[in-house]
Amino acid sequence: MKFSSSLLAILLAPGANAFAPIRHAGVIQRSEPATSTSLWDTPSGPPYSGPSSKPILDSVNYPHDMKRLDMKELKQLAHELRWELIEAVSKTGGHFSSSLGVIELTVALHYVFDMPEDDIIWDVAHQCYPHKMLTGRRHKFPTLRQLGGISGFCKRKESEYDSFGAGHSSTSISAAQGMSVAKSMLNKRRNNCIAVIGDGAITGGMAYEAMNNAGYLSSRMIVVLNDNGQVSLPTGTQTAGGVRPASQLSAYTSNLIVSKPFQDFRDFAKSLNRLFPENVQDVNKRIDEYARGLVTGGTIFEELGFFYVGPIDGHDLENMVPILEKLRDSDSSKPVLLHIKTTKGYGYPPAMAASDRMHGVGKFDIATGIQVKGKAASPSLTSIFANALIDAATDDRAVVGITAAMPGGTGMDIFGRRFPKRTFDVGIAEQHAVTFAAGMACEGLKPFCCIYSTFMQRGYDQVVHDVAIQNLPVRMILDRAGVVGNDGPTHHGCYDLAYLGCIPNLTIMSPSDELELKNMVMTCAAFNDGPTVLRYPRGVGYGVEKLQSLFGYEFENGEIPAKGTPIEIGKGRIIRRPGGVRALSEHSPTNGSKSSRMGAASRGLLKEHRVAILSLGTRLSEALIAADDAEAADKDIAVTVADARFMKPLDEDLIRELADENGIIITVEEGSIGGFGDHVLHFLALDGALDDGDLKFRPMVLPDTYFEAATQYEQYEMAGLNSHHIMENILRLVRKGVSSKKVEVPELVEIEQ
Ligand SMILES: Cc1ncc(C[n+]2csc(CCOP(=O)(O)OP(=O)(O)O)c2C)c(N)n1
Ligand SMILES: *[C@@H]1O[C@H](CO)[C@@H](O)[C@H](O)[C@H]1NC(C)=O
Ligand SMILES: *[C@@H]1O[C@H](CO)[C@@H](O)[C@H](O)[C@H]1NC(C)=O
Repeated sequence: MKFSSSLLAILLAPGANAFAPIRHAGVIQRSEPATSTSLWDTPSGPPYSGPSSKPILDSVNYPHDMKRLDMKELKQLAHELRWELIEAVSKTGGHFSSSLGVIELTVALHYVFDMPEDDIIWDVAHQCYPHKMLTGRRHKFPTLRQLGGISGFCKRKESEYDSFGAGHSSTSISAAQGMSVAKSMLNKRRNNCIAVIGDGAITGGMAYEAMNNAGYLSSRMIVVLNDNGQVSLPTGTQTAGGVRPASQLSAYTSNLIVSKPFQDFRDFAKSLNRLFPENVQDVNKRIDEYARGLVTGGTIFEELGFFYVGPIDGHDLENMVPILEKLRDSDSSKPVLLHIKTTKGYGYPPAMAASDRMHGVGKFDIATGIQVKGKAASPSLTSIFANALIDAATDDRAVVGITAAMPGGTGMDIFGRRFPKRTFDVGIAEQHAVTFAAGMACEGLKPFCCIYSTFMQRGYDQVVHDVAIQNLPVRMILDRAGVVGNDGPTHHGCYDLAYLGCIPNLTIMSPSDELELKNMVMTCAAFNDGPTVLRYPRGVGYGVEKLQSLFGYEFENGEIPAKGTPIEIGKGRIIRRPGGVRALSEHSPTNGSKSSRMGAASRGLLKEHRVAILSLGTRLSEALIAADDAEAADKDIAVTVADARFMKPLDEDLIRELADENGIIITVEEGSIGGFGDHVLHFLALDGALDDGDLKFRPMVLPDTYFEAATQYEQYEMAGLNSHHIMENILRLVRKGVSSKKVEVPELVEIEQ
């Protein structure tokens, strides 16, 4: 009841219209400059530079070292911490401006509460750097997000100060609530559980589920809503909702301007009455109503059963510290929502000025904020996808694009610039995005629902129940499939092939190169008889030279075709025949006939020395190199390389043919156990190909473990999925006279924390 009435409140908020441009209250006002702004708040420059020494920060290794500080020293600590963060991230890269925005909050929370006994749960935890610096990990920042280093997110095994691991959003309120209920069931002396959640992360459904339940259970906990007016990762993307990220709640809270409500702490003390039993409340009713007048912004949260405080200036330590102390010392069991307003990138002008607020950065120059750019790489697969989708949308007015708060990451920013009215940013709401797409498909639109592989995990039942069972032609575009590098285990897109492969009638494809990506976008656009999945990794295109020399493409005019063409659903392709022949440059279709498929070079070779590599996705290039190297290493070996293109439906004819002609089949993919290799093996088994025991089969998949932060290359090294691993596998499997019982899984580097 409470839940739906609050949702109604959101929906019925004046002017509520999901796609109306969001009104925006403009800059956040600070309370009296004298109390809130310090002389360090707005450095002038460029060049920007920090303090030459950090005496207070040097004296604080753990939160208990802060307890003796006075307000002036706390402010100094915040200043030193901010510059420590700027200096650290300038050398490693990482998430940046979200941490800058919570410097004062972090200082205030650690000053008022006592971790690790008290729990502070950072939602997403991309803003946890200052927290890590104040909890014994300042000296580890040179290793941030690198192999063997500290994580860019909170992680329980890294520190007892990391109450809860994260990386994906909107989980903090549920986790805090679970901890709070457990503490009270276990009769713990203290029960302080604080969830810190951004106005972006609070758009995720879980946050509402938890708030609804918290009010009902009367869990004692504090939710700090860190409201910086940025719901999506900011890219200034045009969408059907305008350039502001679409969230009615954000529009609503941004109308709540920080004034001076809590400068007089008597006001706050009066409003605290609502935390006490009702008879006390009655006495103070009129005062209470007055207090309520100051906090009208809390209506939505109050309907969910929260005691609402705010909004207050989240950069104002003098205001925040006493409020947090009062909340800590209240013995109420009512959940509290403390609404703070902050500025993303606060205190570092280049971040505040940047269109993306310097959300995630590479190394940069502190004096100017200019990021060190690597040498001009080929276009990213993301941008190639976006441009292919623009081509599809130009041909077909039914094509629309959907993102869940990741316009830049998914290429929807590029698409949105061309087709703003056909681009929808729904907030951090993957479940909603999928079902929203399903609804659009019911009406005949062709929705491309563009969500990272890892975040699609959130929308799983929606994929099964709303899309697949109803056979609706939703195109699910999973960028960042495979390992992703420095974000680490929470962000790898390893599981999609396993979790989607088991869903009946889903078409699942994965391109091996940038031209295939374009072709598959067109394939998705053209196929309207059911749902499709297109998954591809974080990466860049190979460029025309490599496509010609390694893959064997023969392009007219020596250029990659600008526009993709649909390919046949469920049809793979042979890329390389024994002897190094590249099949793509054999023009005659008669060359596809069974007898000549093997190529002349393998004639006369023993079947047990004939190897087929069947690849799905961009490991194909590694497979091609491995095939060339294996044949060079042993002239008795003949390797055929095929690109499956589809995991569902499998190209059964191709697999049968490979099994007939070869004694060994190796599958390669960028995915976990349970994916492509298992589907091929399952098919071979049921088809009888394994019955007479003369076919060896080796699936090469990501090992059954979590890959910590490292570069993508290092992760594929550890996973054993680079070309030399494939070649070693081939040699081991054909080695004459040597039994080849087990594929050696390379030793994983133990991460020291
Ligand atoms: C389930 C999920 N979807 C998408 C993301 C990607 N993501 C990381 S941070 C972020 C924006 C978070 O905004 P907010 O909570 O307001 O924090 P801010 O960075 O503004 O401080 C998004 C969309 C995610 N981490 N988890
Ligand atoms: C499966 O997909 C095909 C199109 O590929 C469609 O014709 C068929 O109806 C679907 N089956 C079910 C049970 O939805
Ligand atoms: C068929 O492939 C062979 C290489 O295997 C090539 O030499 C030949 O030219 C191709 N035939 C035609 C008609 O293109």
